[in-house]
Amino acid sequence: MMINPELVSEFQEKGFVVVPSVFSADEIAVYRQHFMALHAQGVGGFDDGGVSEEFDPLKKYPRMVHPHRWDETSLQWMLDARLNEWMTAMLGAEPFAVQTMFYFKPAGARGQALHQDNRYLEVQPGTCIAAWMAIDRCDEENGCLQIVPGTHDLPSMCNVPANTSESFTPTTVPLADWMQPEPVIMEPGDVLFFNGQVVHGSFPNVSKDRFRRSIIGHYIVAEAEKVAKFYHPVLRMDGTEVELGISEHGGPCGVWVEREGEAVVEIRDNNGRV
Ligand SMILES: O=C(O)CCC(=O)C(=O)O
Repeated sequence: MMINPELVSEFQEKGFVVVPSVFSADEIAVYRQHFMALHAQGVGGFDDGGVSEEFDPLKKYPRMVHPHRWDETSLQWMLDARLNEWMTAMLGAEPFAVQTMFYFKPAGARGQALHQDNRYLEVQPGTCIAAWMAIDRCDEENGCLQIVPGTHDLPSMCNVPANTSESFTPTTVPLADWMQPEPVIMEPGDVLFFNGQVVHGSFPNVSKDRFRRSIIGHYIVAEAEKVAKFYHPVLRMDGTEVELGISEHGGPCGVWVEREGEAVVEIRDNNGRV
């Protein structure tokens, strides 16, 4: 596989980049069938985020969390040499692998409010990186991923309540006036890489009958010494385990304040103090 240095530079400048056709149409067809079969068999690892209403499409198709811990196909995808090569080129060193997820996002499903992944992974030092692979074409109609350009260097921001009629997760990240989410249109087999500070999320799937399926891997930078407990065990890209420390949730976070007419970030501790 050829690594395109322009795409690597784009990731390094903007904190995110879409790499087209990392996986072939035939491979994607296999993943699509595999995860639909797991769902049909009711095989575990689902997380419905506390969805209680029977009519909610996410009740029937909740996301799968950490399938690599029990499903060989998911494990092999997470450790795939192509993902490793791209991330190693972007980060300058091989990452460690910590999470997989599969989103079905059927027609009518809510999205996931804007957030930063490292607020959850709590990687120290450094941050995490996501590999988000489209299984279906993803566009605004079926609730593609939305990225907020210009956020890749933000510290972890303090979360505020989200609109849960549009999001199955309850919190979101406040944005400065000039920051706007932008849709990431992707074809099956394309992979979006983004760092753990980039603010991202998705809006509802407003199509009549289209899924918006995706496999997501979360990785952490090689210099990381700690990551939150939920993401252990931590794996090297050859699948062997590496011992890292456990970081605590709920450390200091940023809030927007106005200084001389400009929005700037101020860091608050757990008690809301500067
Ligand atoms: O796929 C989505 O709609 C959201 C996924 C996401 O935000 C994540 O993987 O962190």
